[in-house]
Amino acid sequence: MSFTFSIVIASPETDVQPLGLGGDFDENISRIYELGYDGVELFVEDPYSMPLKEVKEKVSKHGLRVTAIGTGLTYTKFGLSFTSPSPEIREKAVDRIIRYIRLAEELEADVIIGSVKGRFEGSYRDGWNNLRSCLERCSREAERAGIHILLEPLNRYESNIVNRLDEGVKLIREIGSGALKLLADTFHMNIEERSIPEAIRKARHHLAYLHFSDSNRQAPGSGHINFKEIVGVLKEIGYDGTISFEILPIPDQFSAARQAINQIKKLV
Ligand code: LER
Ligand code: MN
Repeated sequence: MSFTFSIVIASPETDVQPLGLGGDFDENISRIYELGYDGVELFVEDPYSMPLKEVKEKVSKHGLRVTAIGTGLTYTKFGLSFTSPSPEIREKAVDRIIRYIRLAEELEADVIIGSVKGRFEGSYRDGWNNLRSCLERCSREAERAGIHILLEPLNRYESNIVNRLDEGVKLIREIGSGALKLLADTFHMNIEERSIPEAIRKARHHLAYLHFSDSNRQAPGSGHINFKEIVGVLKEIGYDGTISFEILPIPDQFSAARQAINQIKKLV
């Protein structure tokens, strides 16, 4: 059983502290490598100006790879979403995500669709249909690019559509694209699922990526999520993809990154 260990890190042009590492990109990359990680999940603020060549060089210099690209600021900073009642805003959201897909193609990484789902305002049916048609267009682009779109259910306080893994699977099945996969995040599952192991078992055929953080969004071992049980289920279903840590920088970002990988490696 081998997992790829990754952690969220801000790309060089990003001026926002992510749930992971922010600040000096060079320093962060070398520290992540020293801590035994295999890759990084890039938190990208601006897919139009992200310095692709520099990122590629610095990541590969340490034998790391980019596991995925996080697109959340598209909604949380720029207000663009796939469930907006405005067709213009949905169009802008899709255009921006297509730009992220082009970057991902260059980096051989996947693209996360989490916050970009947004919060629908009218009927659930309209929200669902708008989300589905935006995702369909992104999935077609992902098929062309040879990468995956990772659909991430988020808890009810962050989004009002696709909060559980089974809703994510339903949408993935409706769209029916081989490029569309599921991302399961332990923090959101802890709020929304009746049973985390059962939800993972049921979604196993679509599961391609994991976000790990504890119940308080800190590194595993800081809260009350049972990671031993979760790693046990991952082994049982033969999961051999990425475990990416999306954690608060507490007490500081490097201590959190060290604790995260050490806690989980003990269980593997
Ligand atoms: C995105 O991966 C996520 O989990 C969100 O909760 C971040 O806002
Ligand atoms: Mn997440």
